[in-house]
Amino acid sequence: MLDTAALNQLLNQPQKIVITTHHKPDGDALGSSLGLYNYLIQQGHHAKVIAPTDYPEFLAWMPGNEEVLIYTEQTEQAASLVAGADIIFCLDFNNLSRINQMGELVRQSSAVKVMIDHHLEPEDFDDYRYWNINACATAQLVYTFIATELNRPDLINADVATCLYTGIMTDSASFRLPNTTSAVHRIVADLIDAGAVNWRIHELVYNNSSEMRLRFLGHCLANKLEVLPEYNTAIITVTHEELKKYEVITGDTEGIVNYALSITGIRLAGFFVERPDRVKLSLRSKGEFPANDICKRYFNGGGHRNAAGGHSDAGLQETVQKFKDILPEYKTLLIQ
Ligand SMILES: [Mn+2]
Repeated sequence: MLDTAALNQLLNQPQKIVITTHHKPDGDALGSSLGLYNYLIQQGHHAKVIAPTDYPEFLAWMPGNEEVLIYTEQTEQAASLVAGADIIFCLDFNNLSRINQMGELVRQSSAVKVMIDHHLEPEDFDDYRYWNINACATAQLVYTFIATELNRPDLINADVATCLYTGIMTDSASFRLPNTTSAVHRIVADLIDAGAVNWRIHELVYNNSSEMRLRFLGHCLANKLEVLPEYNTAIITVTHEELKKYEVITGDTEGIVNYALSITGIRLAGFFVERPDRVKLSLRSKGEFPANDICKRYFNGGGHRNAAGGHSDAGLQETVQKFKDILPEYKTLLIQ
């Protein structure tokens, strides 16, 4: 393990740096990565963000976005950057399986590996770790990493601030999850002072849907929502046919599960979607209910207590039935 002084020393010279984040990047994955990118390029580093897969249009506007490489589309170039990197920053994930085929490349690389993350149970592959599960977003950790650990708050310019604001805003569900502490609000205030235009970022992320996405959302709510009052649980189930009918693209299903959770009294919400290769599920919960426990024990996944995901190789109906069958086990937690 490297200490902060040694990492700082390393960063005092221009380095070849790769920044990567989990597959299907969300606002925090991309915001923290591009925030760090916009910081590093000010110091003369040769930095590149590599996303393992594509990401939604409503995230494809942050400063530096045009420089992001997508591994599945620019595989050779991305692989050679990983192989030649001096330092690899791993942001918003802590297990190499989260970056798909890139995982083995990163593992085999001789670069110094820096993990900045807020998920549970990190895998041991890194040389430097800046990890805190109490952080509401990795973007919050990137802020304190730059401002406090590296002591360069002066380099948090408008580009850095815009990206980090986006990460904190999206991962905290617009500043309303329990880990959005007063310290987070102070950081967010600093980011606005540094040039993040908060109202514009909200517009770009949340008021940026296609007509089809809204019609798909309407279909989910009107026809696909199932409420299980005896377990304070609500689920939405979507078939592959429906994805095709509504021309659903990356990002269109994002956040739909939260509508199910918004019903009064509901403590657990699930979104089940039939993808070509497997069924994916997203769970959201309120309060102490451990959504990640269900994903980890039964659906090959994991995540945070209130936001977790997993997958199943069984069919859609079978997966939903399995989910319903395990609810009795959690009944006391769900109806308290
Ligand atoms: Mn995150």
